[in-house]
Amino acid sequence: MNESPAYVPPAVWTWNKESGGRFANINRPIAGPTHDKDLPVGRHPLQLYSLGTPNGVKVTVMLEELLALGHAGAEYDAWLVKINEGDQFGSGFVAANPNSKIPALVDRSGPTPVRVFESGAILMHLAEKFGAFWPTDTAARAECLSWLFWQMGSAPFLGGGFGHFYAYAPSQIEYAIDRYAMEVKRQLDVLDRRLAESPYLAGDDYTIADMAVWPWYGTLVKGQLYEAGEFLQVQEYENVLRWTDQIAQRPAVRRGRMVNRAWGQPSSQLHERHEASDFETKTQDKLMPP
Ligand SMILES: N[C@@H](CCC(=O)N[C@@H](CS)C(=O)NCC(=O)O)C(=O)O
Repeated sequence: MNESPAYVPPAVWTWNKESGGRFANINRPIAGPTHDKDLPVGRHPLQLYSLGTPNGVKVTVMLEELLALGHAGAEYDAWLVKINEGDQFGSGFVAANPNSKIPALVDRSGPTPVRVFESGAILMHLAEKFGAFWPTDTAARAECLSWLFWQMGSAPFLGGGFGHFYAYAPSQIEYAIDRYAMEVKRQLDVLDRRLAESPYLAGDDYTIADMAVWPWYGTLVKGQLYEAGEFLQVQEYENVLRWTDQIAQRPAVRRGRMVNRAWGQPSSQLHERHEASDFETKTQDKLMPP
């Protein structure tokens, strides 16, 4: 084992030093705003404040899917929230999401703006509002919700557990990496067995459950998350790979992945999305040619 010398916790934990590791600068033990800043508001019914991480992509994929189905009421403005710079602690953002995490949605289609935070709640709000991407049949609806909430409970072990200790922590702790690698491989096996018996997570149809799970586990199984493909031997999960590739081909998914993305190929980054035509004219390669 390669842990650092034994740490004996004091009687009372105090916040007296930076914890180290990536993102340490935005971690703090208190909630609430750090500064006054209103959120911008565009002209569409739905205002999204987000970033193109897996949690953000769930929602932009859903919105693009709804628009592809012809739901004009799903038109949206997507604003970029730079979490590395602390935008999530601005007063306007905290009013939209007291938990200070992307994504946050403000639905302005009615007389009073409605805030929705937590990606799963946003997906359900949109599915219910438009009557799309979740089954009407009771048994299939239950299956859809089960996998949706499976994602909400499981992904923190992947991101906050495995990803943190494998890729972001200031030192690599064998115990922590072992614990979370085991859990993530177990989760991949859960998905693989389900997708061996069913084309999509909830059954025959693509639903918000797939939209929630795909950005995390689809990216992982393609070796694109935490550079952990070889370590976790992701190629073993053949059914997850089949499902991942199938979803990746959907035009709405291709568009949704680009929205609020602020890294990678400039042509894949659409920092803000206000019109459908922005995909053709406002990607970073067009805004900032070399
Ligand atoms: N359970 C939340 C998780 C959201 C979340 O963790 N968002 C991250 C980015 S992927 C974030 O905003 N982090 C900023 C912070 O922790 O200060 C959801 O599903 O919406």
